[in-house]
Amino acid sequence: MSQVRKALDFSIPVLIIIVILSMNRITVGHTLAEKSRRTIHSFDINDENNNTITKGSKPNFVIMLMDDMGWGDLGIFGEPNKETPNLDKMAADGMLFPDFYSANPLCSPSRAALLSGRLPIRNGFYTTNMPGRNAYTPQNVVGGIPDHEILFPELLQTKGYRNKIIGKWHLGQQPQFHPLKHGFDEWFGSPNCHFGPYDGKTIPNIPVYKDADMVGRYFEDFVIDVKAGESNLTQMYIQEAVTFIEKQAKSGQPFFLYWAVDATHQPLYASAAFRGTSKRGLYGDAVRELDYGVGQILGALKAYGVADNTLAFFTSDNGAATYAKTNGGSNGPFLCGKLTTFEGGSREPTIAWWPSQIRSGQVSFQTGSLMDFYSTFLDLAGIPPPTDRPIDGINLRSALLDGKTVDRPIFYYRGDLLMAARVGKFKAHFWTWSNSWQEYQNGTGVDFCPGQDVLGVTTHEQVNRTLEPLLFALGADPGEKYVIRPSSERYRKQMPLIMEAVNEHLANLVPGAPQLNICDDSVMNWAPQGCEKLGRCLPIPKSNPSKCDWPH
Ligand SMILES: *[C@@H]1O[C@H](CO)[C@@H](O)[C@H](O)[C@H]1NC(C)=O
Ligand SMILES: *[C@@H]1O[C@H](CO)[C@@H](O)[C@H](O)[C@H]1NC(C)=O
Ligand SMILES: *[C@@H]1O[C@H](CO)[C@@H](O)[C@H](O)[C@H]1NC(C)=O
Ligand SMILES: [Ca+2]
Repeated sequence: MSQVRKALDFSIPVLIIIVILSMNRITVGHTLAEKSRRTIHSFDINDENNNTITKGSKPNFVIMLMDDMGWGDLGIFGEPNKETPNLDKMAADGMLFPDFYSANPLCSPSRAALLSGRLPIRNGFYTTNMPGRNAYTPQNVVGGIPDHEILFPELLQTKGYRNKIIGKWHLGQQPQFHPLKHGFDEWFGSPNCHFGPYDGKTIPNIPVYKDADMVGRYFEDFVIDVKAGESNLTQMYIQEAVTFIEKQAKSGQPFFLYWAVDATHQPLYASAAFRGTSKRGLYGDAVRELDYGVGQILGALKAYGVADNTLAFFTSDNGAATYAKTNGGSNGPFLCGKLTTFEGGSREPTIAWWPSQIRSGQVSFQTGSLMDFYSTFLDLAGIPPPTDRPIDGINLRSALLDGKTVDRPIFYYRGDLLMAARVGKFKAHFWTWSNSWQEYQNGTGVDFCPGQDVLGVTTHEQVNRTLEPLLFALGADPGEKYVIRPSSERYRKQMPLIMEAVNEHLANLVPGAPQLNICDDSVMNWAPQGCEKLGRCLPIPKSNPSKCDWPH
């Protein structure tokens, strides 16, 4: 941008011609993608943009992180029922990222990576109990986010930000891992998923926290009617967000709001006003209510006068749970879903919005990652990132503000195994696995790729492809259906580029100590802080640590 700007600064005739050309282009009704290519030029010459940010104006940050929502769940991404008007508007007013990834196909590792800017293999959110297994933080897991990980909200705090998490934390339920110990000033939500109800004897119900203290438990104090699929939690999370925005706007203190809602994670729920309103069933009801929440949050930013100084992202923590079939979300054209390293596992529906800085109606083909929020937010807040450790996120500033893209690889891990890598439009699988035969054929017949079996690709065994990786052209074949022949010219040209990125990554990789190996019922949420005041502490069983069992 700076070069373009310099060239144009003293050249008014050129500037006027370009403005006229781009205005003509904008008026032609095209798809968002075509329109974005045309608007970038007019954006480039709008040089006030950068100046307002570089002077350390400390923009506010909002991340609206969905749980198990898929790339194909938004109208703007082609969901045929078109039930997400607020998100579609957010995209029309902002920037759509079709090539945006989570760092992992499962909640906990994905969220740990988002906040630490580092792959789970580095920050410890993986297991070595078995090779290539997905692990997370159920309430009996002993580990959590290590103290030596520097989460970006911790750094924002040093510059005077006030940070709030609303919803699911999932970086460890023991008190030393809680959000208020890791960069957040406020919390309303829970450390774990809203599974249950439990009996309170063999397993306690999950607590809900207000800041450092528990204020009740799911199913006891915070109603989730699993049978009806009804709860008011999303409404509470919306209200918390709007109140926080109002408070921060009035005080003038910069803020980071992490809205980590979970209505699209099983057990699905929606409030009575939204239940039965979607053409898609309960999952769609939950999406509709969250879409409404997005409208409320963006509306509050505007109403309280901070929209122009707030960068908001909408995205999801992993792909839709395709094994839930019609009770889950959609990953659009992508293969399989949650828990897999096919595209459906980690391609996320991502939108950026910043009224004063991001021109409306753009599409960025930057290959992005949830880990990029780390580097981007720190840069925009004028905070240097840590230099004593590798950060896997990249700075999206020039993608957001100048419409530029840079090359960067994507690494797809399942537990401790590097399963696949993407460079440019090509993706190579070094391992393939959907889910085990045992799970698939026996027991409940769980299938991570229902209706999507691709012979030799969606394998039910862990197949080591390292000697001859399976290569796909994601541009022509986003669904990973057509393996590129190893003897082909394309294969011989693309594989070395991918291997170069992979070898560089592996050569510098120092895996963090795995946090998700050990489980122990004594660490469950028996007596969370604040239970005394409520008279709701439960007896803690004797410690009996053992290796966690991770079946996927
Ligand atoms: C949700 O809130 C409404 C209004 O306060 C109440 O009538 C209803 O019972 C609540 N629903 C659940 C499932 O808690
Ligand atoms: C499935 O279960 C049957 C009977 O319990 C057992 O004989 C068989 O080995 C199992 N198959 C797999 C793939 O685990
Ligand atoms: C996978 O295959 C490669 C190449 O044959 C081999 O070097 C590697 O040890 C294998 N990995 C495992 C875990 O078997
Ligand atoms: Ca999730």
